[in-house]
Amino acid sequence: MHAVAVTDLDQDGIPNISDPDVDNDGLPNGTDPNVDGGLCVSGPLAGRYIGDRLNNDHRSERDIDGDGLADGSLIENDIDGDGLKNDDVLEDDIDGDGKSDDAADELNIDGDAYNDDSRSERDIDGDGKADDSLRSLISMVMAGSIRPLTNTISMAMAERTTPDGARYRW
Ligand SMILES: [Ca+2]
Ligand SMILES: [Ca+2]
Ligand SMILES: [Ca+2]
Ligand SMILES: [Ca+2]
Repeated sequence: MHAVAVTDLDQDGIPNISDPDVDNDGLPNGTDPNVDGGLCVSGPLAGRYIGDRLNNDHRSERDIDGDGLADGSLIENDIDGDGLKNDDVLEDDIDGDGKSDDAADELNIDGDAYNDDSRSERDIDGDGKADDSLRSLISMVMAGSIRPLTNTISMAMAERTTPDGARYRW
C-alpha cells in the first residue's frame, strides 16, 4: 500500500512533507503515535478515518510521516515529520514512537527496517551519514545518541605489568 506515495493525505492543500499534522486528527506530527493515519477532524475529509492503521513503531510502517520518503532513506531528514531534523539537537525522538532516542528500550532509533544493532543498519540515527563516518560519530556523541567508550579507553591506557616484571602504560 506504500507503492504509491500519498502526497496530501488529508487533502488540506499542504503536502505531507510540510504538513505539521499530516492526518488532520488534531495531534501535531511530533506527538501523534500514528502520524499518517487517524480520524480526520478538519478539512475536506473531516469525520473520516484516513491513512494507515500502523503506529509509528509498527514493524511494517516504512514511511512514518507519509511524505513518500522511506524512513531508512538517506534523504529523509525528518522521519517523524515534526519539523525537527533527525540530527537537530532538540530532536529526542527521531521516529516519533514515544520512546526517547536514549531510552534503554528504544531499539530502533530511526524506525527503519533495521534495529540499531542489526548488521544491516548503516545509519542508526537517520542523519544520512554512515555510522562509521567520523563526522557522524562526532555528531552522535554531541547529540548524546551514543557515548564514547571512555571506560574502554581508560582501561586500554591502564598500567600493565608484563610477565617479566616491566611496567608499561598503553
Ligand atoms: Ca496528526
Ligand atoms: Ca502510520
Ligand atoms: Ca518519510
Ligand atoms: Ca523530526
